[in-house]
Amino acid sequence: MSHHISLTRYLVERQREDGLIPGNLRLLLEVVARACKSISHAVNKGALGGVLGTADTENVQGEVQKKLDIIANEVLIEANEWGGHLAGMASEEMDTILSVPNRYPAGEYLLLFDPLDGSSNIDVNVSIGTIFSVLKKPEGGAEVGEQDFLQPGRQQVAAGYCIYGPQTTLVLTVGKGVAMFTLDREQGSFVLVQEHVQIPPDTQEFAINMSNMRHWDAPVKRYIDECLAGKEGPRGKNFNMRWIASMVADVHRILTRGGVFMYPWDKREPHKPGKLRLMYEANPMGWLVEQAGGAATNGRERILDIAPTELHQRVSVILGSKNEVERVTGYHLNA
Ligand code: P6P
Repeated sequence: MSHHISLTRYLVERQREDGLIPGNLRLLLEVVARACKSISHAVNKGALGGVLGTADTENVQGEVQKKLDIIANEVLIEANEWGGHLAGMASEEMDTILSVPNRYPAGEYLLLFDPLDGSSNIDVNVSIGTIFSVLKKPEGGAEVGEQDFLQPGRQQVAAGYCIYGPQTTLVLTVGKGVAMFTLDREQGSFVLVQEHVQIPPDTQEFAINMSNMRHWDAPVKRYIDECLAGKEGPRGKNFNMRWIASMVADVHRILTRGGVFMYPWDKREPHKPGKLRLMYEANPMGWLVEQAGGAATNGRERILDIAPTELHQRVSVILGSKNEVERVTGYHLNA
């Protein structure tokens, strides 16, 4: 690997060598990266920037919005609306899709994002992040509509996240493995720090919100009970637990050292298939994990094969080290 090449050079080389990144997709990814740099700057200011705390509004999920949720959403919209690479955008923070304003040319891509995931951690200075997914607008049809966004995750042409932690790191796939770029604040650019990221197929570390244990379905309870039984139990090894309550941070740890992340369906709101959103959380994270040799299911089927019916639909998520995900999925299918 050429040491520490810039994101721009990496994308140009992928475009030239693999033909994987047409010009407008490269432009889109560079614009998203620049937007993430601006969001990182706002996040890093914290109280000094007057950006902590809540706005007096709720999003489509009925969640109270943090000031930074709204700032991040606006940064991504303003950065992407004029470039001519997008037909439209969808965000966790917006009820419906946003088509490119008529004063700008419309492009062939659809950008979906959770502008600031894990925002319950903002005020306590714990890592948060931006998650994004890129689809192609289906051929035909003049004006972009919500239906154009409702494509299974396997149709993504790019996906990634930017984690705002001790480092600001952009993690990206365009379908040829996963690469990581850390923001060099002196240069003001993202620099390649790792490519061909691989998740170990086995692990001794699980991530789940244990306070929900009494609400879990039997297969999840069985899996976690076996992990907790440790060396003396059926797994014959001890497990460690992590739960950061920022999907971006938990997934980054799993991409870096393996593990299994679970936010399964539970009995608290039985009509909801899960807490996390399919289109702009589970799909991009699921593709990244698969591109790094891991697996991502909803307990019964591959997340990327789920045919979406609603823009903000939720899904049960089990992702990470392949052998662990297959075990949990097997417990569901054989329950
Ligand atoms: P809980 C953050 O709000 C989020 O959407 C994910 O980033 C995170 O994994 C999960 O919810 C945390 O949920 O119920 O543990 O607070």
